[in-house]
Amino acid sequence: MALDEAANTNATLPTIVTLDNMTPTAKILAPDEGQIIGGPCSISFRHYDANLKNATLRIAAVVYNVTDVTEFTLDTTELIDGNYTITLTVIDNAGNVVDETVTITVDNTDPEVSMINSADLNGAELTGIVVIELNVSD
Ligand SMILES: [Ca+2]
Ligand SMILES: [Ca+2]
Repeated sequence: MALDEAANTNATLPTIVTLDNMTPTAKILAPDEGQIIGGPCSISFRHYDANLKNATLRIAAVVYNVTDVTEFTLDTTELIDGNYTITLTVIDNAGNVVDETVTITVDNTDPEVSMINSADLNGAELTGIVVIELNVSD
């Protein structure tokens, strides 16, 4: 070991390592599990880690960076009606990962209403109690 006049060694200083065995926290506050949504959908969430690397939302195979925000508006009119899983993934600098998911149903199609017995009623003079049968599909 080489010593100079000040008795300093030229040994390498120890590298400072941050130990982080704590998994990040992630919570989707809205929408609710199973909620049926049309139009703009406000997704609200919280995430935390002391050594946060990043946070993402994944919806229909599209990944959005939400590291610095707690709310994200999804335009569901760009999606085909159906079920979608919203996944909030939070990663810290030590590689600890947590996933939080909520499944929603996107529905931007108006229900269809048709009158089943309209032929019977067509042009009829209606008096008293008339039963009108409707077929509603959605
Ligand atoms: Ca951590
Ligand atoms: Ca509908």
